[in-house]
Amino acid sequence: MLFRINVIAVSLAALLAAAPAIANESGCVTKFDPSKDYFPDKVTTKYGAGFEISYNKNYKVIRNLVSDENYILVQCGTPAPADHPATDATSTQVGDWTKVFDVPAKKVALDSAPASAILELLGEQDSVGASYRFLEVTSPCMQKRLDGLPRIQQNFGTPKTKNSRRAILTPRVSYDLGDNVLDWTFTTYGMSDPYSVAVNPESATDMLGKAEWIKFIGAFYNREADANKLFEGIESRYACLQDHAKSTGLTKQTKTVGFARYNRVPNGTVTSWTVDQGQQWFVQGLADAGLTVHAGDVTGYSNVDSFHKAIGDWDVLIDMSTEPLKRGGATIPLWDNLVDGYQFNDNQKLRVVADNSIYRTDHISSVNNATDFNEHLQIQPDLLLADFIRIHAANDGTTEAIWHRNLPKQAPVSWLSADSCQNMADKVASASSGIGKCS
Ligand SMILES: *[C@@H]1O[C@H](CO)[C@@H](O)[C@H](O)[C@H]1NC(C)=O
Ligand SMILES: *[C@@H]1O[C@H](CO)[C@@H](O)[C@H](O)[C@H]1NC(C)=O
Ligand SMILES: CC(=O)N[C@H]1CO[C@H](CO)[C@@H](O)[C@@H]1O
Repeated sequence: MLFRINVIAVSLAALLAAAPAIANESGCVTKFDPSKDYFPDKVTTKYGAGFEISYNKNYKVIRNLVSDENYILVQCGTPAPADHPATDATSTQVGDWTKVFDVPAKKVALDSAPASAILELLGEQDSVGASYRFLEVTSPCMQKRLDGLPRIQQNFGTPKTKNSRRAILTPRVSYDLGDNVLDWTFTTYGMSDPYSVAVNPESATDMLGKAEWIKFIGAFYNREADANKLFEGIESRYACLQDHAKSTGLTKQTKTVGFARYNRVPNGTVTSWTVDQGQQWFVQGLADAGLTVHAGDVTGYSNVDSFHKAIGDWDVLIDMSTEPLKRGGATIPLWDNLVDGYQFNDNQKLRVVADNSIYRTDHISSVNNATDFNEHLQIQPDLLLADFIRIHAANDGTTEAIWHRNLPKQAPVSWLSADSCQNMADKVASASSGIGKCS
């Protein structure tokens, strides 16, 4: 159960390793031929991923629509195109940077949890040569790898505007790669530096668009063929699970899901309750499992009875609360925290409590409080749909979901540490969504 996600990664990597040689360049070209197509294997996007890619003979052009950046990926050993100049490293321009890199990647720095998950799916984890000092991942084997590597810093700077007491704030954040020989950093935000690459599956509008970021990273490694194979596997499992939800009648008997949180301040007092909205892809995934998201704007309640009334017709509650720590930081709530925070008691007859249908997406978390919500969940929408189907099909709450921890049933958090990194070969056979024939 706990290792199902890693198992998938292992099995796919094993399958890929056995595939026949594919037409791509795995190293640098020594004799440039301007008439040759250096990228016979190509990827395209079709699901609202948040990036676009196009191919020229010896370079690729990627536009990240989320971070507002352009990446020109030049086949190593061939000339960079003159018509896509890199933005000057000292530029104070905000957004629309153009960054030029040689591919395939050799050594990269990591500051992105979904990029970490994708590198493992592609079997490229050995290319990670450093990580940002505050990056935490859930994957035990990546935790182990990062433990032995340099941690890099960020530099913050605010260019001064002359003759003005109120400087125009153009914050510059860049990674300090130090003496490490690294190609770039996989990160989350568009940054004003020449060597950061934003990876944004969390901003895809569509469930399958999230998985298309496997193609994005694949392009930086000339691994398009393998990225396409991984994506097609996810796409066909997703379609299979959609059919399963239809054929078993789940999409006909819809249930209502709502997102909520209690707001506790560090002195321990709960000051209010909030009904939240789900992200677009989350709502779509729920709909594919026959689950309807509670309609309405984000609403705050200062009276707990009004809050209980608002969630009265929900069948499933997804909890977004955090438990603040007195000296800063936060920890993951357990059932006792929720009972206290939401002031649940037996007299309320709330359906979500009676049906044991309260979940959090932190079932898989690292000992350092990273949750897999930010990592594998962002790029494996097929398995996420399997979670939603399990949640819908359960009459009395399920503890079988991969990422959704059942609170009323007090399902434990799977706390992962580097010590859990082990050979998964014997577990490969069990790699599947575990639902119907969708494996
Ligand atoms: C805790 O903080 C809240 C909000 O800041 C305040 O209203 C309340 O009086 C505080 N309670 C205690 C016991 O200090
Ligand atoms: C993570 O949670 C633990 C307690 O479970 C807490 O001691 C620690 O401060 C938390 N870390 C952060 C960064 O919030
Ligand atoms: C011809 C060629 O370089 N093929 C390579 C394509 O990529 C795979 C996976 O990285 C390599 O194993 C092949 O050798």
